[in-house]
Amino acid sequence: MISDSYRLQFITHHTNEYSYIDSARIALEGGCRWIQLRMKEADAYELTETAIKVKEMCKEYGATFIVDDNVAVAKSIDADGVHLGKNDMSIADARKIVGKNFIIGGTVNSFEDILFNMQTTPPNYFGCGPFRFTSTKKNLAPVLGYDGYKYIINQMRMQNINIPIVAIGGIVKDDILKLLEIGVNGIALSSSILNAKNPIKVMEEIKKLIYNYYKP
Ligand code: TZP
Ligand code: MG
Repeated sequence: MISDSYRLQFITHHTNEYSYIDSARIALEGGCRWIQLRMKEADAYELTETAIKVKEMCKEYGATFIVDDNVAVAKSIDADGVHLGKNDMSIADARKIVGKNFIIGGTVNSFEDILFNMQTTPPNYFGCGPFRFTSTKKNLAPVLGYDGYKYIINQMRMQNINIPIVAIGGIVKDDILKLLEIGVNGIALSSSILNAKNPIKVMEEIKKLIYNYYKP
């Protein structure tokens, strides 16, 4: 079972103001305890260099550290886990390489994707989206909106699929309660934090919102 910190996941990004490392630090300062290092333009060398630094920061804060896409880098720097998209290494192959205690997240965009995962090797959590349009990710799948999540969660309940669903894609603070009420288990976000006037404060507020929902 993965720790409760999966309920609020920060996806690193860079802006005019912040580097990838700055973005991770902001999230940690704001209380987020799950960082996914996502650096789409980086080669393995740059990814490794940055991953070592962000891993150290996560250790200081007691946060879970996940590397996006790259199983070899995630394993070589001893991250806590790796997040795999539909075009990355299969979860079955990754599991053979990283062993049973490594966290593997898998991207899904539909209930069909979830069924496919359940019939092969399921991940520890599903990153499911996009909730709405976002410019953070290129080649975005069709947006799900609230109704998309309602449908997926309904289907999962009917078929007794109990893997946590983490919503992602264009999520802002005001969306979160409704997503949790629909039955989403966690929230992943990036730009709504980094574009905020006071990103640390917004992260703190979002953290309160999510964890108070589960432990009022
Ligand atoms: N996958 C689907 S949307 C997305 C990823 C990695 C980006 C999430 O970032 P934002 O800025 O919260 O939309
Ligand atoms: Mg990927």
